Amino acid sequence: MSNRPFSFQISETDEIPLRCDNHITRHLSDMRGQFLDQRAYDAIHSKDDVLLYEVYEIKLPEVEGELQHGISVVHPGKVGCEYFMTKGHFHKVLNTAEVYYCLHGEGVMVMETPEGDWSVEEMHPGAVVYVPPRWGHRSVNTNLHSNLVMFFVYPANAGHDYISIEQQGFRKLIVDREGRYEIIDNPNWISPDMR
Ligand code: S6P
Ligand code: ZN
Repeated sequence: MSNRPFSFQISETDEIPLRCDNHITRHLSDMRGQFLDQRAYDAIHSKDDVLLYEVYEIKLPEVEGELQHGISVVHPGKVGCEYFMTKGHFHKVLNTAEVYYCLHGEGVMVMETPEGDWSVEEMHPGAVVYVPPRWGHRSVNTNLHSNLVMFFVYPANAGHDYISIEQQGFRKLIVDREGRYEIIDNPNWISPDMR
């Protein structure tokens, strides 16, 4: 069954949207094996299963024609020298694009194709990133003092493939070097010809 038209308000701060009926939370334990520095991961995790990021959505039918949309909030922090980030995924329907609009904070969108092509785009308030069809994507908060808040929209039948990223990782990692972010090679990345 389809929705009636609706509208809602989001502000360019890190406030929670007023209309939301699906709140997803991801903690450190959801990201086991994704951060490079396993010792740093274990040290933080042994004290607290820290909340890394949250997604606020309005429930919509996951069918062709609908556009899923909402707000993602990546909290500030690091595991070792790597910033807090999302798990990252390909869309299950690989040939599906997505648009992100940054409302608050600073960060980058790390993107990669199944063939290993990669791209990193900066996010700051007002920045739009177009994630083309076939590109896996992960948001990284590069500001250690504020949330990274973004509005996203994508076809609601896209689905999510998390397994590929869990197994092969992203080709590039985003690390803090003396207060600035740096893009480095992921030594654990499994290249397409080795999969
Ligand atoms: C969904 C869209 C976002 C992410 C969110 C969390 O296609 O890209 O809503 O779900 O940024 O990331 P992840 O990788 O845990 O789904
Ligand atoms: Zn997505």
